[in-house]
Amino acid sequence: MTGMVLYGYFRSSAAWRVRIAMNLKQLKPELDIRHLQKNEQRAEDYLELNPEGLVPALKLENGPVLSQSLAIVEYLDETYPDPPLLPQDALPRARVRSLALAVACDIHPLNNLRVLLYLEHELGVSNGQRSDWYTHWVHEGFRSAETTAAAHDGPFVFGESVTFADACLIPQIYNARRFAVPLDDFPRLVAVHAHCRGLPAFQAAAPESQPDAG
Ligand SMILES: N[C@@H](CCC(=O)N[C@@H](CS)C(=O)NCC(=O)O)C(=O)O
Repeated sequence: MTGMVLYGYFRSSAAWRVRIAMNLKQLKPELDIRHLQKNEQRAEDYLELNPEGLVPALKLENGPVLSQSLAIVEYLDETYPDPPLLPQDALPRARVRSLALAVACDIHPLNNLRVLLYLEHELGVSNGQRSDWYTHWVHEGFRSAETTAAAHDGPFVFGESVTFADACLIPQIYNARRFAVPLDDFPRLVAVHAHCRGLPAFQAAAPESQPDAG
């Protein structure tokens, strides 16, 4: 154990990004489960730690709490640099961040639980419309990610080394499959997903490997 506490939920793709990074760096946090279907991410005790009311959050050994998965992963990469999850040079670093942000900022927020619930309960959209919405935003984002990934050879999005981009992409592809989004137009992303899902750090981070999976 590291003395760190990771607040998450087995199906949270944002928490999954952090689990991947922590596994790659062999960091073993204590897990504190916030059941999203029971709205536990908005319980008073959690809001005191993370007023955003979203998972993940990471409580550090000495007490401070970090929110936002990419900020957490960057923090971990800076404080536990082995293995590095960003390339050394500024240009490839920016490119990796760019793809990670495209997933985390341009796809994921549009398909997050609270957005889907708002569409359904406040705007009264049908299941079919909700599913069209989900597919539309995944396809929009994956088109450019596929072009980027196809420009590299190797098992990971950016070639031979695992990066932030893989930690963001793999959960997003899993979610797309869960919501029956067709992925035929994204063969390179699907191949990277298949490779990463076979790696121990990714397997151990997957929803089905979590204690709250059920
Ligand atoms: N940008 C945030 C997103 C966090 C987020 O949206 N988490 C989702 C789970 S993947 C959540 O807590 N959803 C609860 C809700 O929508 O009420 C991050 O990267 O950490």
